[in-house]
Amino acid sequence: MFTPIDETDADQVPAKKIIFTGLDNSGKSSIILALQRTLASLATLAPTKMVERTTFNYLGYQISSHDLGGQKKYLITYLKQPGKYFTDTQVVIYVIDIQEPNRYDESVSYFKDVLAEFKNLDVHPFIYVFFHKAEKILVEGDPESDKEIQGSGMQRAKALEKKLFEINAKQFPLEFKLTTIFDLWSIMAAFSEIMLKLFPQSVLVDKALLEFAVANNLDALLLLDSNSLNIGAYYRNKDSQDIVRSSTPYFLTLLDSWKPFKIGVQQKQMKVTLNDYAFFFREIRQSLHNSKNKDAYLSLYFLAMTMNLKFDVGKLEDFSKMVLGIIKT
Ligand SMILES: Nc1nc2c(ncn2[C@@H]2O[C@H](COP(=O)(O)OP(=O)(O)OP(=O)(O)O)[C@@H](O)[C@H]2O)c(=O)[nH]1
Ligand SMILES: [Mg+2]
Repeated sequence: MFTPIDETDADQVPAKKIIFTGLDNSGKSSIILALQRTLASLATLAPTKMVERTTFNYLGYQISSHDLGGQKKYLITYLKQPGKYFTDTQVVIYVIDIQEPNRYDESVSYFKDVLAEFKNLDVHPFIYVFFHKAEKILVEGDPESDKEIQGSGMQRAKALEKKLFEINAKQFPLEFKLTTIFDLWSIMAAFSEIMLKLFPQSVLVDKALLEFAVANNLDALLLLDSNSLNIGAYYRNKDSQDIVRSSTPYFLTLLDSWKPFKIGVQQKQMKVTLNDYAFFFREIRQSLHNSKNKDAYLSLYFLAMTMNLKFDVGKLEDFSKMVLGIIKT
């Protein structure tokens, strides 16, 4: 649900530009669709022709995502006219299909070319390499692979990581993530981390979440934006983190499924109990004063998990005012 926003709105601050690049068929467009949770379109996804742009909103900031089609002829075009495709980039998400070892060299080679062009342009983005299609590692417990492929997925990822790390030679901030569309959280979490790099005020939000969660005996407390990206999070321990990790995408999908129905104008609230645990989902809204449309608002969501089944969800209302105060500054 990346909300398209009015690009002609002169009041908007300049967009942050994120490019998705890597070889064809590595999964770039699928990652973007997963972030939008429009997974139904995955079945019909065609190779991307040149560049597809999507604009979305994160905490009232414009983010402009550029999906660079990965077919050979396009890669040549980008490298020939780097000024046109690479300037003003804050973040590069470089996607590699981890299940395709016989294309690793080709991908490493393009990675090297891309970095060289950024250096020539004197542009210094954060670079995130997504080792994508990593469901064998993340979901299936990383079994040793069959004969054609050497070693476990994790071993191959580590070897690739080393190569890319050496090519980068500390020129750009570089990080590695394992992702798969079969674990939506892996994509949400990686992307949230990227957003938090761009908007560091969230460190304060984390602190506020921790204090509130401890005071109210919560096992986990998450603040998400309307694209389901984490703005901040508190977990009591690894168990609570794992439970939240596997269930949050389903709550969000459930909320999405209500979108076509008019269920009143009031802020959305949901309570789900599962054995000893209760989950509270609560929308909070902040009006967007910088917008032409006076009724425009920014929606954020709290997700609280607790064994205190009588938790007073109304308390999140006051707390949200404080959090919104932090985000606004
Ligand atoms: N197994 C697996 N397949 C995936 C995953 N993500 C995407 N795919 C599949 O990989 C294929 C290519 O995905 P795309 O998203 O179109 O790849 P792309 O990088 O955008 O390709 P170009 O537009 O040609 O550059 C599709 O058949 C997807 O369904 C994943 O996490 N695991
Ligand atoms: Mg594509």
